[in-house]
Amino acid sequence: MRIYFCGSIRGGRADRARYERVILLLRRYGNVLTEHVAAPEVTEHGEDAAFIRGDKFIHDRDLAWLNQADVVVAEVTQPSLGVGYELGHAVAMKKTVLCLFCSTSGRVLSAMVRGAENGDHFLVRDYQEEEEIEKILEEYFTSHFPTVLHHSQ
Ligand code: 6IA
Repeated sequence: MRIYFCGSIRGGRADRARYERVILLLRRYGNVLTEHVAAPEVTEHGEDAAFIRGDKFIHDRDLAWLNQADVVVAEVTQPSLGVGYELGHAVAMKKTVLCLFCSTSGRVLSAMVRGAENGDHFLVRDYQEEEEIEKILEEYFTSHFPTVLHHSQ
């Protein structure tokens, strides 16, 4: 199971620790292709890495990984152009997508993400506390990918 996780980088790193937690949970269900999204050394400025590798390299590599993914999980509380772009591509690629949104954040999720919800391949799950994410993921993977081995069991 290849999991593509999306989270804000240049959109702002306020939720980085939360991404780390989600990625840890996602590892129960498969191989997370994009663990760098939670890396503390990746900052919203991050010109160093961009300078070495180049934005085109990052873009092309990420789209190749997205194409290989079996499922896309996005933490969408912190608005990010990159995450929105990835979600648009994921829909065009007919990927199975789960978005996680913290409803107590004081933010209102973009209509282009909330409105993409179709009750099947594209789901948005709201949570109030980070502790709820574990259960949301468990229910999601059990219902959408019943054959996936849970490493935690
Ligand atoms: O617009 P954003 O930067 O917030 O977009 C974040 C999303 O785009 C994430 O879900 C990533 O998958 C992808 N992304 C954006 N920047 C990078 C990146 N940069 N490396 C890998 N994926 C990225 C390397 C560090 C950079 C700050 C120089």
